[in-house]
Amino acid sequence: MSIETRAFTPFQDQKPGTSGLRKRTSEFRRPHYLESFVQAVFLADPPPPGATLVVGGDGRFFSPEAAEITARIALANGYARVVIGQDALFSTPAVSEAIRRLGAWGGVILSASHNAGGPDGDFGVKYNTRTGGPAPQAMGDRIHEITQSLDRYSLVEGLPLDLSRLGARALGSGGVEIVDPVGPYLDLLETLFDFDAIRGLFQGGFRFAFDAMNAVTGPYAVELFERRLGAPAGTVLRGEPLPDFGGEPPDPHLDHLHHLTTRMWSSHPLDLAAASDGDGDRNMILAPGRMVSPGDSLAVIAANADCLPAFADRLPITAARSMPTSRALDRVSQANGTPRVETPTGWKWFATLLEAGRIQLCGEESFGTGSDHVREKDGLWAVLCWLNILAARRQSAEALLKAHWETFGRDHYQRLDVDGLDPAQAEAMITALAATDAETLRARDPSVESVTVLDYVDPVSGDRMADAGVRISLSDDARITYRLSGTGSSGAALRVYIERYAPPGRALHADPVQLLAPLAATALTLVDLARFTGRTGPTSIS
Ligand code: VG1
Ligand code: CO
Repeated sequence: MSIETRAFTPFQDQKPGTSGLRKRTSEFRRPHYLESFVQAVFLADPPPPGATLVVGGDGRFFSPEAAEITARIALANGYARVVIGQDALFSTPAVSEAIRRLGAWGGVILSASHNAGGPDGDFGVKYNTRTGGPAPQAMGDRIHEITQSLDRYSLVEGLPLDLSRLGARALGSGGVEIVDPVGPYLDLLETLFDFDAIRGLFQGGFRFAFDAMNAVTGPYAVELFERRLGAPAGTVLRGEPLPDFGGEPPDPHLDHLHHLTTRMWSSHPLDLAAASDGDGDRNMILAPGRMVSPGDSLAVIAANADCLPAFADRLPITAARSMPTSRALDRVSQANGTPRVETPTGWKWFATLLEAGRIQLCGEESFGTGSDHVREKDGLWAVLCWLNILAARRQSAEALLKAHWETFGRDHYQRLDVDGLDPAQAEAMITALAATDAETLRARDPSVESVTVLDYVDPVSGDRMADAGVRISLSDDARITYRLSGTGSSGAALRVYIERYAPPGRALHADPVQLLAPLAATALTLVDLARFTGRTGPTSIS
């Protein structure tokens, strides 16, 4: 078996964003494109002798081919062993778990998360380091720098791999092992929760559904809920991973969850429902009649950490949230006497804090929640938190939420996305906002109190994010945060996060629509959306 080196003209556009490199599938399938990025990853983080790499993804179109290419390049670049999830499947949190359990040097996750899949959809590659967390900012920059002049890659040749057959085989001077991506990860989850209590919940007739959206969590969820926890067959909807996710983006957004909303918005709703995204790191929680906002979900988990065996013997835990995530968590932290920890968007910023033991729980407004059991956000873990808390408190989801708001008040929250913008216009708009002072903004809206450009330096790694967003504080405890998305595959997207606090007493009676509608209009006026982009409103609201 020999190593072959192939030459090509360097690519200039392989800059990782919030979460790896994400492009149209057709871009990734161009000759040498995927290969260039993967080769650059191994040059940026060269493996020591004997190193293991973990490979897998959300099962989208082009994943099996990409897994095989990645393995062949890894083995030609010093890796001794490549561990691939069966059928190239591996959820993002399960890759993180596998890296840590196997003492691997790194992991390559083939996913564009919640973006649509298929030949006309998106593809993506994320690199995780030996902590199990996403590559830090500085390594992403280094990978990009390498790709700009990289003009060759090496790979081992040999017979095609059969990714469906479990077991090891030699390849080049090393080996490839096809493993079960599900079992060991679920074994870890089993140590973190009171499975007996959750089993008891289901035995008592608790009605629950989980929508896997034809993405990677299907096999995990069937084994977890229907086998290990004894929920009835059929609890998991759309449980089979499909290369195009059945034609819908695997995005836990209400627009794509009609299988759940028809059950939850009905006159006889289920007790709880949940969904995950393409690669299994996001979660959506639905209580009867309402979606639980991710900021509230994080705060509820933090406030009920005593119910969760993983946290119960190390209280109080410290929890972190990303900058645009609602301040609901801060109110719990304050009550617990724990520090307020705020990071830029993207899990890599939590990963260093988790690794250093500075935080134990964290979450983002984009439906991501996780803890120090791995170094990624974890959709199924978050769902188990809710099931475990409801079982321990013997309360309905609705009662739990209401009691939370009565204690801490409620942070009404919305995210407005303006997609498909011209990147230069979007950049000009956010740069202009960052340069505007509060007084000028007050001429546009008198309720403006202050404006801040969010700048972050990681206290562990020293990595810096100088443009994490722009924040405007307004009277009546309202706040707006603006930033540009870093996960799109074309064009630019403006994210506008709006929130307004209703204190206990008023929390349950305020009308969310009435509270947030004027703030949404103010937010778009302050950023001067129409003048910069010609747009008058958001593309979507979540
Ligand atoms: C989005 C979310 C961010 C999340 C990232 C990756 O990034 O806002 O919170 O960490 O996606 O999640 P952006 O830059 O587009 O706002 V995933 O589940 O797509 O890996
Ligand atoms: Co994801």
